[in-house]
Amino acid sequence: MTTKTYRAGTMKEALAQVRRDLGGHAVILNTREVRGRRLFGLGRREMIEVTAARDAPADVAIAMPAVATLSLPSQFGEQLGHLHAMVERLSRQGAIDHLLPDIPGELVPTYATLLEAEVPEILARRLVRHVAERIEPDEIHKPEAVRDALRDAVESCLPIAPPISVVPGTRKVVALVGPTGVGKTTTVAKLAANFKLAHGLRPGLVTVDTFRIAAVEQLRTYAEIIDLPLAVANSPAEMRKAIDSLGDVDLVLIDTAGRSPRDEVKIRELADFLAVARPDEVHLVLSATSGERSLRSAVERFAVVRADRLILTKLDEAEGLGGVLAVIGQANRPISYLTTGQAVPDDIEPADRTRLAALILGQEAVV
Ligand SMILES: Nc1nc2c(ncn2[C@@H]2O[C@H](COP(=O)(O)OP(=O)(O)OP(=O)(O)O)[C@@H](O)[C@H]2O)c(=O)[nH]1
Ligand SMILES: [Mg+2]
Repeated sequence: MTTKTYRAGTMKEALAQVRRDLGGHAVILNTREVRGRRLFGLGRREMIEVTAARDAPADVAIAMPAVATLSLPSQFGEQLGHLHAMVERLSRQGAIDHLLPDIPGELVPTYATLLEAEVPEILARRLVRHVAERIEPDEIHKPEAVRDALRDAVESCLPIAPPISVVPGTRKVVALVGPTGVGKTTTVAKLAANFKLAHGLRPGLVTVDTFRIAAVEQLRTYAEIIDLPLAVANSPAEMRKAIDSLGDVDLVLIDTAGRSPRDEVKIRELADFLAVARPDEVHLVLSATSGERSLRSAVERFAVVRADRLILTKLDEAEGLGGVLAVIGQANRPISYLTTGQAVPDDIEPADRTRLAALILGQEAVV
């Protein structure tokens, strides 16, 4: 009996090789997963190794043609049906993606780039598959084409909101909420300064952050420098009066106290303030330097204040934005602004899909 070994990316391909080489009566003696070297030694890939023989030894039970006619007791058939449905469901949910050897060799370096940017493995595989499906076969060897296709794939995960639009003479109310220290107050100051200086509008500020002694002073300092009215609301009951006290403004920007996503009571309190303010938009401010789990929990916990947009801050400080990408992709809320430094009013820009994708992929620098 001659035995031979075949390797391929999938079981189907390996069996096709066996059939081609040994014909339909080949016998499969063994199959196993092995790790194969890839292009330029970059990365490794699971491969299927099949050992097959031309003549069946007496004790080999299942030869290839026999598989098709193998009849199972009916209860096994039913259980197999359930198992099949379960695998399909898990596959649809992406839960077994990591088991699939589904990345073309040419795109392994792309996959490695994503992992380096701290994109979670399952998402990285999905993005690479997206690239593999869209790119023309003769383009897959061209780094430029792969790079552009990858950016397109990342862009498709990034919902973008238009910048705040203000109609002179009508009053728009916008609140910024978020975890502690992410840059809410600084971002309020940047927005206010830009609307006043660049667009000639009349913004006013409200703060509900009376919990820290320095918090009101921080915003008051900005209000004085930019020359804007400022009102303080100490309780939800004072909120309406505070907004009205600003007089004839086009845009009311509400700065709120940083809340730990774990502190549900404080987040509810914030919701009470906003219920009175009835803002037109609530932007959840997230720092790009935060880890994926913290970001995810902030998105979940601040849902009670009806945050409908995201502002991404500290892009200048962040390394490895893959976690941010994963969270944004699932948060179901578009991104309105990006901030890129401490300077008021300069370090803010309306979110741009191509720019953000390039930043995430390290294809572009912040400044
Ligand atoms: N590098 C960098 N620093 C920023 C950015 N935005 C804000 N900061 C800094 O982050 C720190 C905290 O900013 P704040 O605006 O006080 O943050 P906050 O969310 O209002 O904080 P709390 O009110 O305490 O919850 C300050 O030192 C800011 O200068 C940014 O885009 N990049
Ligand atoms: Mg603040």
